[in-house]
Amino acid sequence: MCATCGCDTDDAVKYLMPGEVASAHHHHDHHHDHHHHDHDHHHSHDHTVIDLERDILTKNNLMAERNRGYLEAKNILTINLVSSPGSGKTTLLEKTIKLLKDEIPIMVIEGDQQTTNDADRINATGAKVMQVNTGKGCHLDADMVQHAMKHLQPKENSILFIENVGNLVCPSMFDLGETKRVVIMSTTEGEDKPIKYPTMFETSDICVINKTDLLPYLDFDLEKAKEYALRVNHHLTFFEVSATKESGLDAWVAWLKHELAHVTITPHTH
Ligand SMILES: Nc1nc2c(ncn2[C@@H]2O[C@H](COP(=O)(O)OP(=O)(O)OP(=O)(O)O)[C@@H](O)[C@H]2O)c(=O)[nH]1
Ligand SMILES: [Mg+2]
Repeated sequence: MCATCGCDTDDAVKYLMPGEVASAHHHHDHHHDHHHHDHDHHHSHDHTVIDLERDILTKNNLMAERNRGYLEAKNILTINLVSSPGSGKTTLLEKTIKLLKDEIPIMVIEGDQQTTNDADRINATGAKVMQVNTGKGCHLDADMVQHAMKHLQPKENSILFIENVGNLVCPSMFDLGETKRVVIMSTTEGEDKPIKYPTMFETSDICVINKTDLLPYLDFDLEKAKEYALRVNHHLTFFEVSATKESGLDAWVAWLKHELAHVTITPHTH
């Protein structure tokens, strides 16, 4: 996983407000334990890659446990949105916020390697948002989420959406303390993603199939996609939507409201 995939660098994580340009003062304002471990790895070679992975994930799980306690105590429904780049995470968020914002306080943590593009889009909806730029990192971790939450100060009985970095691999390993993990799969990606990237589907609670408006133009086999997803995780619940055409969103929004009524959080570890 990440120790071997290129995100084991000392590149600093940056926390930005919408439209804010990354500048030097954000550099090294927040160190992550795994960076220190990586440092050890490069210089001492004390750890094998496996030990390093175990250390990173153990530390992350402890931090996720702290997030869970805080979020559960305040009844904050926390949704970790994961998918390949471009599946429609931000579009689904924009439309969901539009439908719910008059009823429920909503805040968003946006994860991308670079830019505040997604935070700017969320900001335009009126929801409070913080962008986390992970630099070379390919996932959000529980520590980043805690840091962003301290800034956002989510209210009791609210929804906190976390848009993870677009990547079907690494974010699956990192429990953020979220209530539910929602994997988005879009019709343009092909129906075999669940069996090619099983960990993401195994650790998710919900599978949103997006871009259904394109079905008439594609070979995508919806039933086969669901069958593949259920093969790796038979607990998955599906929502079929078109975020851009705003179809299928009623069931999704009803589910969010139902979940907000009583937030209980269990770990999302592999
Ligand atoms: N046809 C169609 N296009 C969609 C739909 N949802 C999103 N898109 C388009 O897909 C592209 C990517 O959407 P985003 O919402 O930015 O995707 P994302 O998952 O947030 O992307 P990253 O943050 O880069 O990982 C945009 O051009 C959207 O307009 C949909 O339901 N149907
Ligand atoms: Mg996005």
